[in-house]
Parts: sequence; C-alpha cells; structure tokens
Amino acid sequence: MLRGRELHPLPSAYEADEQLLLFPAIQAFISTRILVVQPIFVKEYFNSVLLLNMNLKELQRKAFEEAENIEKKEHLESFRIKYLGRKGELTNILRSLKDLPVDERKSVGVDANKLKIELEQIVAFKEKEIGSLGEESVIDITRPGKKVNLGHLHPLTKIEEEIRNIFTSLNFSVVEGPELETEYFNFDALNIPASHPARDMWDTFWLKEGGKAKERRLMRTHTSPVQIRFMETHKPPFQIIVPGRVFRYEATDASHEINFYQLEGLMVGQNISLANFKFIVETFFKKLFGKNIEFRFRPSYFPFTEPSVEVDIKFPTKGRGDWLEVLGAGMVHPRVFESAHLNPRDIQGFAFGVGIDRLAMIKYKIPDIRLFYSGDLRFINQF
Ligand code: FA5
Repeated sequence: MLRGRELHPLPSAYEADEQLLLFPAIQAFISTRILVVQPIFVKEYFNSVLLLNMNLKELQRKAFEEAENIEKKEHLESFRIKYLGRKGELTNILRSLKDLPVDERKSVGVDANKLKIELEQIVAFKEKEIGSLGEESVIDITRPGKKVNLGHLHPLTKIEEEIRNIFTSLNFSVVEGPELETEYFNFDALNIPASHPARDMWDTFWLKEGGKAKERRLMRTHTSPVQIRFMETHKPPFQIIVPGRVFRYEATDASHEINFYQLEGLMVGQNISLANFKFIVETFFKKLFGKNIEFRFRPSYFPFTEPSVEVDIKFPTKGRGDWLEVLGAGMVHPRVFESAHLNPRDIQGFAFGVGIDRLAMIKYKIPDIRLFYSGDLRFINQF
C-alpha cells in the first residue's frame, strides 16, 4: 500500500512545536499524513490531534504577521493562495479533518473553520484597503462637478396643496377615499340606480372580474362616493374636502382627460343652505385666483343633489374670454342621506365636486389639459 510507506514514528509534541517553528511549510504535509496512520498507532493519533492544534496556532500567528505587511494586490493574491487556495496550508488542514474521529474532528474543526473565516475577512479587508489606494478611486479634485438636477412638485400637486390650505383655513377637514370603488358607492348609494339614465353620464372603466365576484368594481368616476363612506361613519355636523384621482372612459380634448383630479366638498348640519355654499365657493375662488376672478352659477342636474348647480369661470384664451365649467354642486339629496343611514329630516347640507385640472388651467393659463400628463419637461420645468 502506498500509505504504508508513509508510516513513521511521530515526533513528540515539544519536538513537533520546534519543527513547526523551523519548518512551517512542511508542517501541513506532515499533519495530513499523520492522520492516515491513526487507526493503527494510538499514541501517534493523540500526537496528531495535538499537532493539528499547534499547526493551527502557528498558522494563525504566521498569517496575521504576513497580513500586516501586505501592500499590493499581488501580495494579497499570493497570501490568499498560500493559506486559502486549493492546496493552501489551511485548506490542507481542513481537508485532513475528515480522517479524525468525530469528537476530535469537532474540536479541531471549530478552530480551523474559525481561522478560515478570520483569514477570509483579512483578505476582504485588505482588498478594500488596497482598492481605496488604487488609481481608480483616487479623487480628482480638478474634475468639473456633476450638476444635480433638483426636482419640484408637479403643477397639479402644487395647486392641490394650495386648495387644501384654503379649505383647512375655512375649517374643513381633509378626507381620502379609494380609487378602486364598488358599483354601490360610485352609483347606487348616490341615487343613481342601474336603470337610471344618469348612469350614462359617465363612461366607466369596469374591472373584469370572475363570476364569483359579489359586486362589480370600477375605477371611481368621481370623488362623490366618499360622501357616503364618510357619512356612514360620522355624525353631523361636519365639513370635509376630498381631493383625489378619478377616471372616465371618454374621448380626450383640450379640457377632458381620461384620468384627472377632483376635489369633493361636503358640509352638513342642521341649517346649511345653498347660501353657505355660495359664500364658501366665492371665498375659495377669490383666495385661489384673486379678487377679480369672474364666475357664474348655472342651474344643472345631478341625481345626488336637489337643487343642482354648475359653476363656470371666465378663462382668458387667446385674447378673448371663454367660460370654462369647473364645478358641479347642489343640496345633498335626501336619498343620499338615507343611503348613509342619516335622517334627512334632521339635517341638510351642500356638496360640490370641482375639477382640479381645470382650476390649474385657469390659474397657470394652460390652454390644453393634456399638457399636464405629457411628461414634457419643457412644460413641467416652467413651474
Ligand atoms: C361630477 O363629477 C359630480 N360628482 C360633481 C358633484 C359633486 C355634483 C357633488 C354635485 C355634488 P361632473 O361630471 O360635472 O360632476 O364633474 C365635475 C367637474 O370635474 C367638472 O366641472 C370639471 O371641472 C371636471 N371634469 C369632468 N370631466 C372631466 C374630464 N374628462 N377631464 C377633466 N376634468 C373633468
């Protein structure tokens, strides 16, 4: 047997230590061979465990000392190969562990693996250290700087913030609701039953749902469903605004988008009247556009308000004044209160829904609503 030739008396622990100091390179070689003979020579076996432990200690001392002096990439690579490479000194010891009985394998193995992690950490640390001294990471202070482009708020976000501030200064609270709505909140609870012709007023993005769905869902066509959601859980009196995104499946033009922003208003109490609405809306317009803003009220129809009105603002386009519809409103319909489990005999109130995009068009003199969603920086950077 080839292994038979490798059997030889082992040096004592002391001698071995001496040898280690003198001939460290030979040590791993000896230790791996020793393990082969352990089933035969018990004494040699104990010596082999001792030797392995001493080997590890010496290897650690030596490696740490060498690591101190590593300054170049090439040195680091030789260091890595010497200890951790396929035939490296520590790798040899680790490989030889399998020949030890389980108990000893455990004790020596823990130390050997600990040392392996330590050496790997040293290599990683040195790699970084050398890299940060390398050419590629030297900071050239003469290089021209890179301009950092600062972003800013979108005009629609800006105006929404301004509107929120105006209404909170008038003691309104800000409430939000879901963009994905149920048919009930968007239509039925607002007195727009399936058969009602008013349902045709909004072309809707419906969700495709499997047959198991309890209720049809849609992308809300207006912010009015939040009226119901809020009134179901709050007792009057209250005054709220509800800013949010809405969706309509309709043709776009200069004043119509398929997704745009609305702001719902709702004020409910014992004696709230259309006169209160007129005061609030007038104050709001004057704060947003200045005292000289021109607007008008027109009678209108919504199934969820009675009576209903619409409001237009004079919009200066190309030198001539045009009226632009910005808002629908009215006194909350008794059926809407009933949907929210409130008694219409005890309370009354007004509601309105204003188009935020249209207000922004007027404030910033934007002739086409589609510019807000174009993503064109030449447009956006003007704000
Ligand atoms: C409604 O959406 C009602 N929910 C408003 C309402 C609330 C009435 C509470 C009564 C009580 P209308 O469809 O008219 O109403 O839309 C209201 C405003 O949203 C319009 O005046 C307009 O400013 C804006 N708007 C409507 N459709 C579009 C669109 N396609 N693109 C941009 N803005 C739109």
